[in-house]
Amino acid sequence: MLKTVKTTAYTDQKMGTAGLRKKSKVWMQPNYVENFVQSIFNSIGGVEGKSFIIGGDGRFYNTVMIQKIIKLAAGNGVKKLIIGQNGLMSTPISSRLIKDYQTDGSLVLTASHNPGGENGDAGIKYATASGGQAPKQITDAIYKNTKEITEYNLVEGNDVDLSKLGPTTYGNMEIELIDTIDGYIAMCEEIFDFDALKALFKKGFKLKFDSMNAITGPYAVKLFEEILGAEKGSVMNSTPLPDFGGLHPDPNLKYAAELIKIMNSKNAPDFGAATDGDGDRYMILGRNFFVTPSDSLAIITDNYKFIPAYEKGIFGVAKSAATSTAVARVAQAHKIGYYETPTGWKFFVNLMDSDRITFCGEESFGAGSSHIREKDGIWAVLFWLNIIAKTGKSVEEIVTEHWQKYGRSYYMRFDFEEIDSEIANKLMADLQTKLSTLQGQKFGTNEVETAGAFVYNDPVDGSSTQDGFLIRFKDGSRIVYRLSGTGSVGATLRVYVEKLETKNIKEDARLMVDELYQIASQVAEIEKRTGKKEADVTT
Ligand code: VG1
Ligand code: CO
Repeated sequence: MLKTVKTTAYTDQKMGTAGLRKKSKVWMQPNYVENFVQSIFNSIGGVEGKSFIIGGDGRFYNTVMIQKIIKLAAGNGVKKLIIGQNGLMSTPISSRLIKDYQTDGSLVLTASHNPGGENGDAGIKYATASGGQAPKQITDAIYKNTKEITEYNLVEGNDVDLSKLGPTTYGNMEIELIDTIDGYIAMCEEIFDFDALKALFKKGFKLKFDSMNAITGPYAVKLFEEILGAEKGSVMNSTPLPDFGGLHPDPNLKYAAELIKIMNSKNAPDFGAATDGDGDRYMILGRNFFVTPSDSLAIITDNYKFIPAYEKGIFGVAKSAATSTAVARVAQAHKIGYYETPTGWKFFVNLMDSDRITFCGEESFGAGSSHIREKDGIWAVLFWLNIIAKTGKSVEEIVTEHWQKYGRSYYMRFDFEEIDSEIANKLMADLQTKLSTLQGQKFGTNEVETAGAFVYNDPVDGSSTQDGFLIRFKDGSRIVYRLSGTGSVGATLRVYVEKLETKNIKEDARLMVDELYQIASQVAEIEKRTGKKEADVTT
């Protein structure tokens, strides 16, 4: 039964860096999901006759949201939905499926690396036919619609059984429930040298892969243990759970504590890795050794020749401004294109579509290539394993040799979380004023070369975006400040510091960046304004 339902608009449905992310309880308010999804449909010229990919990372409220989306899609004349079995689907595979099925986009139900459960977060990432998340022009239009919406359309009916593979219908709408694991693995096999990887594990190479009770578990068990021959049990926390088993599914030094402990123990495996809630982030570890995501992007780019899909050459590489400049030096050495973008994967999409770049990455544990239009955690892990299989070197050797060749960008990020939004906005506004006076100023022996807003002019569509502030020093050091666009409570201030060193490449990172960090804190008056002596998370 087709029905039009009257509704009242919410005013807080503004998408951030990657979709709309809120507390689960916010999503559970009456009409909250309906309003948002109907607003997406309204803002893209309606969805009559269109098709979409639907799935999520398995967190609390995912399947409820999927049933609502099915009803809304049918009510708006959608022709077909392709849905992951049991509602499960990683963000990277959703991007691929948009292309494979030539759909008009996807809705992926995830709050990414944020915790899940009734008291955790939920979210929706909306991607277009490009395979990448909607650009700002579209998210702005959606936000406007969410503030004006008065009604939505749905077809009432029984919930769809999400466990049953194959075609079905809901009203006049077609639905296909698919298993996304084999398709994802087939994609990886087109890119990497699976024979070399099998040979590596056959020689006894030991891997520990932490799925953090999130989406990559079933993909990783099949790929690493069943197909590539890693020992049984190599994948830990491999069952996606609605609350991630209480874990914060963010693959970093703080939240992947169990894996870190294993990798630092006496009988540590050769290689450790973890991925986040929706499978787009990753972390790489060697024995008692952590690889920063900025270094990882540089090393991936430097070693493209070892990977069958890229051995003939790559177009170029891009990184977010907050990411260290390690990859810039690699791009220069290889004489390939190099771009610096605002934070968020959507800015890489135009660069990939126009063959300007093949690889891209962010300091926030994201890397990927033009095989899809999202970051891809398992892809990055396979890339590293492939380098190891071809070179026979350990993670530590690969990274140390890289530093010897290119110098080392000591790099750290400091997050100050749950700051009152007004305080955070004032801090940023005053900081901007202060930065305009900083040029030429000396801090110890360090002199400021430039300071101000980071502005990106998209070479493809001509759009201009400002994202945070950047201070550059004469010696190449950098400080970046920005407010997070993914938090669900208050504001998060991120401070990123980088210092290039060509001689002392084996020092402690925290010590090496300390002076810069002190400058960054003083300039922004962080303690005075936020009352925080220390960052809440340091990576
Ligand atoms: C953060 C990261 C950013 C990343 C985004 C989405 O955004 O800094 O690099 O692209 O999360 O990641 P912000 O605005 O909070 O700094 V995911 O794994 O949520 O898709
Ligand atoms: Co994610």
